[in-house]
Amino acid sequence: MPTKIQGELVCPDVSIAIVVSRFNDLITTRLVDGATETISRHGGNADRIDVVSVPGSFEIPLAAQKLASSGKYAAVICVGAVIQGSTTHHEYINSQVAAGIMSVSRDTGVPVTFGVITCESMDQALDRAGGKVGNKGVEAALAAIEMINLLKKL
Ligand code: INI
Repeated sequence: MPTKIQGELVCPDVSIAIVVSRFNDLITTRLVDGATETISRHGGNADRIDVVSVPGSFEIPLAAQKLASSGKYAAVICVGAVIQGSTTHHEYINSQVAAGIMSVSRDTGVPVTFGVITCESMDQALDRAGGKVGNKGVEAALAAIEMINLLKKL
């Protein structure tokens, strides 16, 4: 029988940081709410959540790096919303944010999760911020909890 190893979805009493972009804050505040509520509902300590805001999604990786390397946080949850405009500006932001978040996680060994919505319209963003397609902040918080627990086992 293979040995199955996975992280539980029970949040230990640890400090967790959420990095949020203020750009499209109608969306991103909902993502923060989803993430914090998820941590609490899964047993985490809401008093140990720090919410750090940055101007736009492009700035998320740098703040995440500082937080993840501080040794204070068991995980860093990144939330933002990049909505396609009439230029290719969003493509540059998206590629850098996704790659930046991944390299922070790999470099520090701290789970840094990706709750950044990348979509074509405000309606699509609302759908993914607590609307009919769920909430990316919830997803990113669940991934953080699971990874915190998984890393302890590996
Ligand atoms: N930042 C976002 O988080 N979402 C966007 O949709 C967006 N658009 O479309 O421009 C955006 N731009 C700002 C960017 O993240 C930086 O803050 C800015 O370029 C300064 O570095």
